[in-house]
Amino acid sequence: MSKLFFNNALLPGGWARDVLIEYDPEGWITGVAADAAMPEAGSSGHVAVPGVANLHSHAFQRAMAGLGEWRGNNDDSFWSWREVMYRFLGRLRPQDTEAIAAQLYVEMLEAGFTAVGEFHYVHHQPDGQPYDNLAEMAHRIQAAAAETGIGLTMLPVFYANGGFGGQPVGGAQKRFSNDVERYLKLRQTIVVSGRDGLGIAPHSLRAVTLETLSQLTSNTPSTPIHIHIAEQSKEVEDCISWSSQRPVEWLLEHQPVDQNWCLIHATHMTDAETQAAAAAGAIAGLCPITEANLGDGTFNGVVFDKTGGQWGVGSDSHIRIDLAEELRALEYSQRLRDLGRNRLAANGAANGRSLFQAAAKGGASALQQNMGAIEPGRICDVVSLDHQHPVLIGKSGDDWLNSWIFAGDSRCVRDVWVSGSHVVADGHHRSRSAARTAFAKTMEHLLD
Ligand code: NGQ
Ligand code: ZN
Repeated sequence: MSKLFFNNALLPGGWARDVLIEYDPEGWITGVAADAAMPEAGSSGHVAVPGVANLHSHAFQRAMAGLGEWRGNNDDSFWSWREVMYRFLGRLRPQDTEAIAAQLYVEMLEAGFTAVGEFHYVHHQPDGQPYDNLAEMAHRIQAAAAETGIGLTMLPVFYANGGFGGQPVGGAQKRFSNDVERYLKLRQTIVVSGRDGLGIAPHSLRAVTLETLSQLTSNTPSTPIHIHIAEQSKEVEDCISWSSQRPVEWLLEHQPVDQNWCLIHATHMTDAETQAAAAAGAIAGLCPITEANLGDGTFNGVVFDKTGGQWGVGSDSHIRIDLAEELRALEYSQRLRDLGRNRLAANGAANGRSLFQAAAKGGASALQQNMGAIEPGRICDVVSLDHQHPVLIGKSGDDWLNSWIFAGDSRCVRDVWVSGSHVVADGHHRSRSAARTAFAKTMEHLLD
């Protein structure tokens, strides 16, 4: 049995002092005691909070962060950004996927994310031919997760159409495309163990038909089902032209949406759709920094929250990797729309703590990983904050979370344990420099 001791820790019942956490060799918490005696090894940290899941990632996009910030000749939009992204991935090889993912996962861990939902869709060679190993690219993602120690829920993507109503895929999308049979074969080739998970990810309503979507969701019950939905206004308009319904409205009517479902973005929802999605138990997978960067729009967060909707955060395009900033961007989107403050907290509650706990709980549910709280029976994913960082110094309790999230960033994260394993010490991941060396080689190739 291994032990960690913290002078303060956020437990499900609130802040506690002198907390001793015991965990087994597989990294599962077996006991948590407050007001405990410090073990001989001493304290592992001053302020401990649970690790948070990053529920939505396209790892390869980390390598193009910052490269889409040139204005073109026409109005720039999500769709012109997507063209840049498609061109960028033309040179992406399996070893690049692994190197980028490893660099990205190091950054996520250093930010306090202890697991990732990898929404993985670049399956094939640039001409659309599968690799000899159908799951070559997925295996590279798994290798990167193993190297860095991050928890992984693989979400292999089904992407068979290039637009609503079964349009064919074109160009770069050939790398993503499978029929249902080959998709299920690819998925079977992804073997997961321990805490890790495996879900399914119909890419979007643009990329499937009702028939293929139903085949997938009926073939794989009780696994996470992640789908991009209602991210862009044009997508909503195209969906209405095709079906006379809005995307979320259509999905709720045509699929058995429940707590297994994670609706990525779900930006453009009417109040009725928002309430119906929350009532169905669907988790909203928000990517606030990406949604701002791509000009997606503002999530109907206050209505969703008031209806009891669960949500978590992901970093999607990876334009920035910072947990505090994701939560802050979400809250600020609501403030800017409502011209008010502290939108996603109950009366009298600390806004930073409310955001943090919602994301910890919703992220764990979306990945179906038993994390997100420090209590027996859960995975021992713990983040300890640097209480001597200038924005945290002199503070206590919920003001640590409020200050980290609204005034701080990843530099407030000091140590991170994943499944009890100490992967970040004093702000540095143990394979930070190895990951960076491999990443530099990949960038040389990609930007050559
Ligand atoms: C993606 N990104 O899967 O990477 C998409 C672009 C598409 C976002 N939706 C590709 N943010 O939508 O077809
Ligand atoms: Zn995405």
